[in-house]
Amino acid sequence: MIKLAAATGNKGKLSEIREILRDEPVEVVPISELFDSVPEIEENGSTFLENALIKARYVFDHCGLWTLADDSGLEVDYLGGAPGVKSARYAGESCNTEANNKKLLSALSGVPLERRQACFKCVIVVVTGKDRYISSEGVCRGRIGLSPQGSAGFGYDPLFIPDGFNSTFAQLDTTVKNSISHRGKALADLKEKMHAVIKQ
Ligand code: ITT
Repeated sequence: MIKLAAATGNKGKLSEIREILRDEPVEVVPISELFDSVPEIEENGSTFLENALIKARYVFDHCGLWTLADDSGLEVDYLGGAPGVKSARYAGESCNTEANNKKLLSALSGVPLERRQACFKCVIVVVTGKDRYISSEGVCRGRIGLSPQGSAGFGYDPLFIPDGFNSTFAQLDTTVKNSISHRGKALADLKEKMHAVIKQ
């Protein structure tokens, strides 16, 4: 069993990561077990990969365990790819999910469903040494609904309708979300890469 620190303060992400890695030979160690209080890590990168590496390296430097970080976000075509890397802080630095979702709906006010295409992107890294890491990426395309629907998941889930479905992520069963989501795809690819490194 490999101890794998999870450099995230987002409980929704953590539970999806745990669920998807359930059958892997890893023990996911939450950040709350490694620090007295969850650290504020400044995410000043301009890409998902840069931000994921900032978070993972911060925690790796603190604990020396293999460290996984997820940087993800929602890119809306009509908004030129916004909120993108700023998804968590779309409505302001100390904003909450409700404020973010409200801002997104008002930015798309009057835009019909067929012009509300968007995708979720997720980059996952596992830092395995001072200058070593594995990374993978997943994308899930869909569209932004006209109003929030459903209560499962987190973040923009009540607004995101994945392609091929008429329900939002927040209305789908978690196992269904994980089987098609950006995070599910990134972690599926990451598992393969981790197996290769573990075998070496
Ligand atoms: P950590 O940095 O501590 O991991 P965070 O929430 O700040 O947590 P990010 O900087 O990667 O994480 O921001 C990602 C944001 O994108 C997240 O807060 C959500 O608003 C949104 N997001 C990402 N994946 C999502 C998903 O599966 N469902 C809904 N919203 C998601």
